[in-house]
Amino acid sequence: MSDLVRYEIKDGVAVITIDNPPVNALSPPVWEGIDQAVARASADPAAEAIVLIGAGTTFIAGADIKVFDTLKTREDSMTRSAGTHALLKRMEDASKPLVAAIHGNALGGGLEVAQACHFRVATKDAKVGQPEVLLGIIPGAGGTQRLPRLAGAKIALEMCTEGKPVAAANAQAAGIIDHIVDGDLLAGAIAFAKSKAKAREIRKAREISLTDAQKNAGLEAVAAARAALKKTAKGMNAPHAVVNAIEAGLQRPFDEGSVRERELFAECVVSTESKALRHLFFAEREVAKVPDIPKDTPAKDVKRAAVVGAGTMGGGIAMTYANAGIPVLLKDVDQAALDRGLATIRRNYDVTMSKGKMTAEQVEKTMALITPTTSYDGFDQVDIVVEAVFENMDLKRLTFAELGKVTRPDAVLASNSSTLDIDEFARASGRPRQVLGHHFFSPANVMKLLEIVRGRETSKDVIATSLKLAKKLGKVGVVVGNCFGFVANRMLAYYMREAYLLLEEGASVEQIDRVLTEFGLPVGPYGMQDIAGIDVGARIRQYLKSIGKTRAEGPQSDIPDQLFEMGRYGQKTGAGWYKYDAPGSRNRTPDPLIEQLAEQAAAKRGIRRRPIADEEIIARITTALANEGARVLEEGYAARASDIDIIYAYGFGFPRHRGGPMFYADTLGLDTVLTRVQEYRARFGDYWEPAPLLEKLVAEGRGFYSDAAVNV
Ligand code: T1G
Repeated sequence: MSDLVRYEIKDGVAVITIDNPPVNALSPPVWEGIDQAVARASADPAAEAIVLIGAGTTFIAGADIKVFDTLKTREDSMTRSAGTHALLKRMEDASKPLVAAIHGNALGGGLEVAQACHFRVATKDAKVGQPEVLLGIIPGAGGTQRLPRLAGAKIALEMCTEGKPVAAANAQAAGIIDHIVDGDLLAGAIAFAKSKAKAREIRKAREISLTDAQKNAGLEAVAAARAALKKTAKGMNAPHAVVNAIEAGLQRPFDEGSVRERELFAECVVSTESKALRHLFFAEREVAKVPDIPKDTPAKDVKRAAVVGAGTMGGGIAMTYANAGIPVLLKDVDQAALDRGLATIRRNYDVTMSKGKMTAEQVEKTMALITPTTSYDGFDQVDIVVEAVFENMDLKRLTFAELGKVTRPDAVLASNSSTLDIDEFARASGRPRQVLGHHFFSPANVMKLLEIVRGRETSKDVIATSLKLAKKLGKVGVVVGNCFGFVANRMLAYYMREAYLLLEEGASVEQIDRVLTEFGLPVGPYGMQDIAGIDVGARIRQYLKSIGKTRAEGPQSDIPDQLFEMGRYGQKTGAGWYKYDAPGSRNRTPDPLIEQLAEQAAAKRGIRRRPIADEEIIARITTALANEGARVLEEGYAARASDIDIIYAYGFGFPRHRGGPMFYADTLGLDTVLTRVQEYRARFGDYWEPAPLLEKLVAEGRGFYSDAAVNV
């Protein structure tokens, strides 16, 4: 028996323990070990029953995702899955009661292994699920055939198309779990297995036959699932594939339905969608590994916090801390500002409550963690302060100078600035080692991305503390360098430059927004600006002009500043790039004024406006992102290309099934990207400068993700 799968007899029951840290993933040796152990137990006279259990903190969290990269063709997948399905049938045909004992997570293949057991017991805090669609695949080990037989098609469809984990009690109610064990799981599972041996009871999920009524209800659920996916699975294939597999299981015998599952799985696992989603799965875990910050760097626990500035961002940040159970002081200059801030926070929680996501009691308890103040009283007790005052350098310097005086020497001093120089704040604070950026994305209490911006002197333990804190806040913390705009907004400047120029050259605001939402972004650039506020960008441009800079090379459109000067800030003023029913309304209509401004801008630049194809809009914008991303990498402001992909997936909703701007560039081929940069340089001007790293990778026939094309 391999170390990965242990076998022992306990109280007359064969106990098979899977021990493949950290999550007992099903690698080929683990599959083989389980197969051998079950066969051994079936033949072992000392065993009257069999229990399958995970070592460590969990049952089996699924197939080893890394293994899918070895499946180069559908045929590879069909061959491997034939073996897996046969193995699971051998398990299911064990001659003695076979019981899965679940704690922690039984996900994907883990739940499928459990479904091939005759019974399933679990601890009350265990979770089960089929999250495969989140990886662009579908359950490939019989889950789409057994789960509907155990839980009914409706629940199976919900679990498989949403990929969410289900708590043990709900799984028991659905018929997936047979018994919840109080106390020691193994002892409970052994006792349960012995009771089934005594009753000579074995139940094979694959032999459960659904009645015609159940099948018809299931087919109705299939139709409802397909209708729902029209909205929720835009541009994705896997959720539709899993519905097709479950439908096949309702219409055909188990073996034929299994073949259909394997065929659909094979299509998915070699798809770009799945490769992109698997890439992001690991990328999200890589971000916490900062090359020069050892894993054992001391990281403090943040128990008390303070936020300076009760505006939109400061209020959202205070909510983020309160939601994590961390008491937080919220300071502003006067009571009126505080009252406005708290009213916004109250409104946000009321919305959350109206959606049933929080009870009134939970809202009160959470809000009680936020203490409004107009002074620095109590700042000497906090572990971190997040500065979220107006995006004005002088005001921020002053704030950091004050914070350097009123906080403990070991307190972290973080700025929520979206673009300004962290080192300036560090200098002003007198404590540069304690200072860094914590750049939240609006709305701060919702968006998961947190750019952790390290200053020249930021200490390693402050970085480590920030990474630990990000997890506690439920954020994805990405460490970035302190260039103008950090990484997210630095690259966004190039995205917006192209959006503005495309408008002046002949595209419309509506066309550009439509094309990018069809590409998969939640909102186009103009809709995004009307939400964030055109005034925010205008003030940053003003500051840049004062220091002789622009956000991106190349022609600067006048239209954003023209709108700002007209007081058209977007939704909040009732007009911006679109017209709105009223200030604060989201109901928008195109505004002919924008076309007039674009005509004037084109005339001023001496260009003839032309119809612009959708494809050009996507190509120009994604090429600008990839080229600037390459610069960010080679200049060392991001540790690796996958950090940039995570930033765009979590900061701007870049469609996950495209993997992020850098992964997407790889799927096009960097030679294509470089050719486009060169073509645009010839057509539009020298500001289209190919990034040296892009040229280097193309010359070497590589992509951002082939070999070590990363900045370490
Ligand atoms: N394969 C390979 N590595 C995995 C893994 C997996 N399935 N799950 C986790 N890891 C690694 C992860 O990369 C990290 O590595 C470490 O384990 C800790 O993970 C056949 C086809 C279980 C809820 O989708 O959701 O089965 O960074 O940081 O926060 O039909 O891991 O330490 O080097 O996430 O405690 C289906 C994926 C697969 C579950 C635990 N299963 N995993 O969360 O730890 S497809 C999944 C998770 C499949 C079958 C189909 C979470 C977790 P490192 P972590 P965590």
